[in-house]
Amino acid sequence: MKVLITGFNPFGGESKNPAYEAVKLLPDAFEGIELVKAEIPTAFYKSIEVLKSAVEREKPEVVICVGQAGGRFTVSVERVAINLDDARIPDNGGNQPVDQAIVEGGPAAYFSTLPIKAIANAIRAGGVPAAISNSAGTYVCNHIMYGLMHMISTEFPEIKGGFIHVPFLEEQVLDKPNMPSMGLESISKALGIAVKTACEVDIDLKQTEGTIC
Ligand code: PCA
Repeated sequence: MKVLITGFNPFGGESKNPAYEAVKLLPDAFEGIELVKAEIPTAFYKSIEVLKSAVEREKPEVVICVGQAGGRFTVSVERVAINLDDARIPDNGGNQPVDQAIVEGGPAAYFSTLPIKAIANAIRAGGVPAAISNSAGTYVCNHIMYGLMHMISTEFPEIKGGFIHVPFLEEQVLDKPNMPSMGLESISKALGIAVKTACEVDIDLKQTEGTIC
């Protein structure tokens, strides 16, 4: 199977983005899977263009986009993307959309078509903390997840796709008291497990991972 996995470039004053750092560490091929990696700019609009050309060029069967979620304790498998940009800080291109639809007239939200619970379970079984997240935020990660799911829904219905957020690296929190972090090897291991599980599992686990607000 062919999998496209993407990671964002650094943003918000950080010199590294754990997403792409961890993606880079993954092997190009393992267990019958061909893995294509791409770095995506942390920029509204442009990120979807770069992703779309990679999808058209590579014709993957699975697409997993990965981003940094500073402040999260676990690898977070995102369940849903909403049709809204509301940027707290400008992106790397200076864009700061507020309350703008990503696709004018598009559905309010799209669900991931990855087996999210099987992925979270498999990552935990591999010894790395993981959970389902019910919000990818309103910044570039939600933007690209919505863009990916819209692309899949309208043009590539055979592709399975979704998004995973990862915590800061240890080196990123040295100057941030009380901020959670995770080692690069653990993040990369988790992403490798996510890729394998996405290829192997067609029907997701029916077990609760819900939250009470
Ligand atoms: N994280 C940001 C955008 C790029 C990234 O790695 C986010 O969560 O929206």
